[in-house]
Amino acid sequence: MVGIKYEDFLDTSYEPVDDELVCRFRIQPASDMTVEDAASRVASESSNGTWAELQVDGEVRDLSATAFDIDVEETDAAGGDPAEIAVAYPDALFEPGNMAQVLSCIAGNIMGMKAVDRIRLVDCTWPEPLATSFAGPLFGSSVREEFFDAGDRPILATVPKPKVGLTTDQHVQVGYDAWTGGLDLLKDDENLTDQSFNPFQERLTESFAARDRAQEETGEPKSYLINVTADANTMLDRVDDVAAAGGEYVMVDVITTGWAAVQSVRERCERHGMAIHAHRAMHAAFDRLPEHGVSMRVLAQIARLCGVDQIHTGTADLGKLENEDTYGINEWLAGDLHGLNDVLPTASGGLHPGLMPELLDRLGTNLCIQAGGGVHGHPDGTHAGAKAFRAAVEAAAEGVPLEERARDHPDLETAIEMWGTE
Ligand code: CAP
Ligand code: MG
Repeated sequence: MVGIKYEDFLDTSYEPVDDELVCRFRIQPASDMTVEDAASRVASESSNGTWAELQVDGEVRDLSATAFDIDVEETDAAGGDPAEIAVAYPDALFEPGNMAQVLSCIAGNIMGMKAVDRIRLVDCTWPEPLATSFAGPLFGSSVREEFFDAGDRPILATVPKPKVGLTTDQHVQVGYDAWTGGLDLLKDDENLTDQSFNPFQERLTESFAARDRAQEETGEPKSYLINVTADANTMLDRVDDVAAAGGEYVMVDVITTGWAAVQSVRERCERHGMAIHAHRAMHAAFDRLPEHGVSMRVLAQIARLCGVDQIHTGTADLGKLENEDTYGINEWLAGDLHGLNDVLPTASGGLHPGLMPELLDRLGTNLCIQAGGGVHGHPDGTHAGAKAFRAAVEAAAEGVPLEERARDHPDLETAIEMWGTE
């Protein structure tokens, strides 16, 4: 028998082995703690230690995490100096393919432990055995060619506004106007699922009928990101319904519904060859305070492992919402992850045609761009707004100045007069 104490989880010169999950945390130790004390408690609580010294057989130690690589930031803030620390977790600690279990370890009790005044999970390095135990995206950014043949331009989506309250007929009409105006995707708002003013089944049937008409009229592929978010059983039924209606995608609000449910949807979508568009409402509850919670970078990593094909990652500071590190996240989503597919980033939130050159300049063209108010708020309505949005994105992708393109695109000219180019 051997005692396991908090101090046993610290080894400042530790070198992690290949199959360990390495998590980087930023911690603010409690006022009565050194950084080392707090770091070993974080490693302990997130693996197999607790506050009391435990007498157990020696082998249990193989599942202990190790805190290492402690980088103290000098500060005159109250309490101990904040620090960036790394924690290495042995592979056997985790159930393969179970994101809920992984998060209960690495972002669980430690988020509220008294040893730290603040703790943020900043980044993870996912080892091959754990990463490949997850499905990853079925398509990733290949949706741009597979579904749309979009060439060098980003794919374009719009969300009807007002967010909720449009009847099914009104909602479908908005979709039809947007598709025929040149947009690729109609997207439900996150607040719309199956309410009495716009029931899911009716919206599903009528929207795909309108989609088919729009495809025929424009000669372009069109699709619909219908929001299936609900409890897991209901979502799986809705995925089947969307497949039966001829859909290519579902939209899931991944944080509010939870990662376990996202994994179930991913499995069901594979049966139908369908993609997942991930909305991320509530992410800011985890990532907005820079010293605490879970970074958007880690949330995006989790989303990729769980298998979404597109996810909102912000607008690189254009538009109406606070964003954290859109560039870094998008770069990570495009990079190698032990052979898992990439994820197509979606830029959304306060976008309008005048911002397109700057947006593409910042984020490139391997992108989905979503504009709600920036389409439906056009003085001449949704159809004109969609035409202006498409013309602006094409001009930006071709490197043609907006003012020049606006000369033979009056809807774009009106949009620029309305919202400007900043
Ligand atoms: C955008 C939006 C999206 C947010 C999501 C909205 O509408 O539909 O949900 O952009 O944020 O409800 O605000 P507008 P993020 O185009 O009218 O702004 O992409 O940052 O997750
Ligand atoms: Mg929305």
